[in-house]
Amino acid sequence: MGREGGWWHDGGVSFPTATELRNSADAALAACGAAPLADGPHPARTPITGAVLGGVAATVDGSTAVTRATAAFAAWRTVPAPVRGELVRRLGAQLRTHKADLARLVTLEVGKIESEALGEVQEMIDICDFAVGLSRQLQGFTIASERPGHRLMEQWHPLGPTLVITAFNFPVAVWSWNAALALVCGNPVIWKPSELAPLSALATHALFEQAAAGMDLPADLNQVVLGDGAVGAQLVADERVSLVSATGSTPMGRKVGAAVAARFGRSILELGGNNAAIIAPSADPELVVRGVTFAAAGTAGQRCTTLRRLIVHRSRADEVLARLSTAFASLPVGSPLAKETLVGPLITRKSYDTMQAALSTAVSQGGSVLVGGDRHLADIAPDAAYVRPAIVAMPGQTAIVHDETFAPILYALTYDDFDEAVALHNEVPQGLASSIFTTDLREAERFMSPAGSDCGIANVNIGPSGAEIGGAFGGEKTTGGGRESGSDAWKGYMRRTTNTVNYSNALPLAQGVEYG
Ligand code: UN1
Repeated sequence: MGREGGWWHDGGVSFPTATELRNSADAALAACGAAPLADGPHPARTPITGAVLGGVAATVDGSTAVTRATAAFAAWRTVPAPVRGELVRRLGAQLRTHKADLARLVTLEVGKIESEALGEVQEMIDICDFAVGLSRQLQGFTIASERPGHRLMEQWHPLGPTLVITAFNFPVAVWSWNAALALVCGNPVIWKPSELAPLSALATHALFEQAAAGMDLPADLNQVVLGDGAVGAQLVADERVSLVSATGSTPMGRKVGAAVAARFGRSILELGGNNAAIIAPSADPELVVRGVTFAAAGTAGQRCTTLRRLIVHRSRADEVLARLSTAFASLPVGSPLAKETLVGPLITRKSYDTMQAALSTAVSQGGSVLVGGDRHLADIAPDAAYVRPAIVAMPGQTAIVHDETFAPILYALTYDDFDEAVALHNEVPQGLASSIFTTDLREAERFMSPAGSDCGIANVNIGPSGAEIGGAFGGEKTTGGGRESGSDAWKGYMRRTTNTVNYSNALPLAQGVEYG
């Protein structure tokens, strides 16, 4: 089965050839109704081998896309919201039918194992279902007026063309969180996907087009614009774009947020995380091992929500770290196409180099690597970057622990009392997701209280990753403050009008003002 010296050697299967990978991508693209790989200007790569699969044709340019979206908006905003919901219902149906095909492209393009790739498409289906219901619930309040014969109410109206910038790590789900809401809210979508994941975007777009076909709709409700950072920057600066929802690094978000704010546009930013789990004295050891391993090693440590810091009570540190080290050492690292694999590749060789640099910095700051960090399969896939997830015991929360390194490194720290744990937890600049493992009700509640975790997501007895779509998703501080997905995140995609209606024959002024 390919295990050598205790290390998973090739995930139990031989590595596919470049032709097999390309054929697999073409088959999945065709099943979704998208064009096959050609010799276009945008390269599509696979982290499975590091090879270029083929080229992708140029798409519409950014400025034309905005012109078209502006025209689409003029019509779409007046389509009744439940009819807009019907489009999203049909999109969800397409995704159900083509779940495996789209998941295969996600695996080929970003290296997710099959189960996680299928989970990503399921997340798209879930948000479509949510948005269909939402299309009949875009509700505003009626408010008691202080004046006789007056009614005060609010309405939610479509906002305008919505730019969705997505990262490689959730190449399609994050588009769907935004697009499903934007569409039912009455906004056309322009999608600037990661340069590392053009195929999944084009396949998703093809499914969208099939959902739209057969309905009498304005054209250009979803457009894909492929290109680099300059293409993204031009779109972000375009005053006709009402809302920019951007997922990516904090440095990227700083530029996007400033550019959009400078033109009084609206932005939803989902940026870096540095997510932690506090392991309290009473923590259930089984939940800790399973929860921490999935949260730290899942998606090869490349989720915004990946667990990056473990804050363990001193009384539990030896036992917890020993058990986690054993679990990490036995994780099957290899091709994500193999059923047995739990840790697929890093997205690029550069990610591997960044991880190694962070590990040596951690060691220079007093850390000691307990497990992992070493490269795998370099002989079979020299252009790919397979690595065993690492645990590094740190003497304290040093500078490197404050950084988000987008790779599977779990820094372990110890604490003595609860307040110290929360202080360590909140000390970092990021504020996305957090968790505590405890069976002590008071600790759990204190962690979720105003003086507890300062993150947008605070979980008890599960890790920080793997959120459901029903809740609002996003975080505070340098994570950017945006909220996407469930709950009332839809309000970010609409503009509110407050209406005062006078149904009396008099004209009383508010606040008792007399005027002539
Ligand atoms: C991301 O990494 O950008 O909560 C999104 C999770 C997933 C989404 C992650 N549902 O881990």
